Amino acid sequence: TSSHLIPQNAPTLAGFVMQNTKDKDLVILMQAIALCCKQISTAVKRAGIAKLYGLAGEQNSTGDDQKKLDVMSNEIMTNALRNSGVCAVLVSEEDEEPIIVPEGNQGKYCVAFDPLDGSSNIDCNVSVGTIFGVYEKKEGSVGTTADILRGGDDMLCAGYCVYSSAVELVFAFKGGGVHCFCLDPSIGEFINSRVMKFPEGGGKKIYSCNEGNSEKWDQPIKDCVEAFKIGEKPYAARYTGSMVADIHRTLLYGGIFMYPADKKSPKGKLRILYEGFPMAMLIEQCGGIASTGLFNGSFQRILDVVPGHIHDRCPIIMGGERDVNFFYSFYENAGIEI
Ligand code: P6P
Repeated sequence: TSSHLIPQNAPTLAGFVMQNTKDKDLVILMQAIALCCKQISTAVKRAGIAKLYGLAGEQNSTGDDQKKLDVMSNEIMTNALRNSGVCAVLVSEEDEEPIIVPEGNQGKYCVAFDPLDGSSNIDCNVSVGTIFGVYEKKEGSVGTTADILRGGDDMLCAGYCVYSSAVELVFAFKGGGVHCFCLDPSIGEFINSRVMKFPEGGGKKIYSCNEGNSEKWDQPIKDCVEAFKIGEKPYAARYTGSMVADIHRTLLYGGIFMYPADKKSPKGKLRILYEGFPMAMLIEQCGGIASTGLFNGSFQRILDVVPGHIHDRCPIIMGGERDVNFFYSFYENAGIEI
């Protein structure tokens, strides 16, 4: 039926990347990533039936217990990207060391990714996702971590795929806006469905953070979160523990997502290269603000951070201007020189 024909004005992901960049290697890369997302989506949907719940009995680079799906998703992505012929350096949340693609099969792209972010939610069927950020290796480089340990503004493009009632791949080029591609499972293609932009005026009043950590936050953060709860129309609290699901909702509905620094974790929990940077690019391209919060007396932009190690962390305060500026005001009120 006509619904299976790809609408003329809604290109596939490959068509969109080609139309906007004429970069065939980037088309190949995004096709490889899209294929991984389709495979991971299928595995996630089958987890219950195929007994893919539960632990794999190993731990990942950050000491998290690896789930069977974590291991499977990581193998899907590292194999596909290594064999794509367009990648030089791969950094995965699941691997302590980076993967340097052998010269004969190398290409120009360096990809940092979290193959299955939020996987602690798998066994209870809460949405999870894949996050990726793409750099072009430096001229003449044979492919080393120096090609990927760079400021976030060097990132060429970034995105995530959310595995939920719909499978949606959200993608942004630096300076090119944020575009959503919905998987049509009947033809196995990601079809351009919408441009994403923060709702005018900030959208729904939603705050998203793990308040279980609030005792360890600094006072202005505590005061800000308390302020969300008061007044005629207080903010709604929404937190799934799955960054992709929480950011997808924030981009579509509005609000603020926070994983701040705290006394126990001065750099917060989330990782720069495959959580902070990709989401910061998307939030900024949707017209929002992505900050690590107060750093050396001023508010630091996440994309200005330069990671020293591939698994470095950074605090995260990101969302629409209305809510992030409200958050900032609690530092000004605390007399902290901004
Ligand atoms: P907490 C999932 O483990 C994750 O990396 C992100 O997806 C999520 O936002 C965060 O950690 C949840 O952490 O400490 O609230 O369970």
